[in-house]
Amino acid sequence: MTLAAIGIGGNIGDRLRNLTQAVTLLATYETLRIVRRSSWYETVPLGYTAQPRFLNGALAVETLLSPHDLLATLLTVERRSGRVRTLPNGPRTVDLDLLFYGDRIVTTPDLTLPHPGCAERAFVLVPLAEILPEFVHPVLQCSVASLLESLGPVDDLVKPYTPSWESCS
Ligand code: PH2
Ligand code: MG
Ligand code: MG
Repeated sequence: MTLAAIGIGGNIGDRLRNLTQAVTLLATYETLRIVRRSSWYETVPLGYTAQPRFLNGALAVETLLSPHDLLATLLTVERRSGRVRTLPNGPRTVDLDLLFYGDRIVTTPDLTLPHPGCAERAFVLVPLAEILPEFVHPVLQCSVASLLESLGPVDDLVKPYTPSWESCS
């Protein structure tokens, strides 16, 4: 079994519903087990900034799938959750990123592990530090908690999300 970390985010439509449905769908796969899930955070868009705020979270899964097969599963769940790919870094219903797969380092055209940029992104590190603070970045050899600490204050970028009445139906 390998412990893998997954980042999840989305900024289109009913974000909470879309992301919750994606997690529920992922949980139906018998090839993996979700062992931890973070709470949700509302985050300022990074990169292309003229888009709505994201909800972001993180999951820890245990799996016997290879990194590529786990990635394929994540892409299938994205597709089954209604994701349509438009602009790179643009708005999305559900984005599932493979952040870490144990301590594996992978550099292939379709998969890079650890996920590029995960060590600098508050919207990745805040939820990840909630569930796997001691996890060590296999290239930088720093824990998730220490990577987050080195970002300095992130409260303006990442806020705990409290659902409003709008998301009730
Ligand atoms: N994902 C991106 C680009 N920018 N910004 C935030 N706040 N959250 C994201 O999940 C995100 C982003 C590309 O996947
Ligand atoms: Mg992403
Ligand atoms: Mg992605």
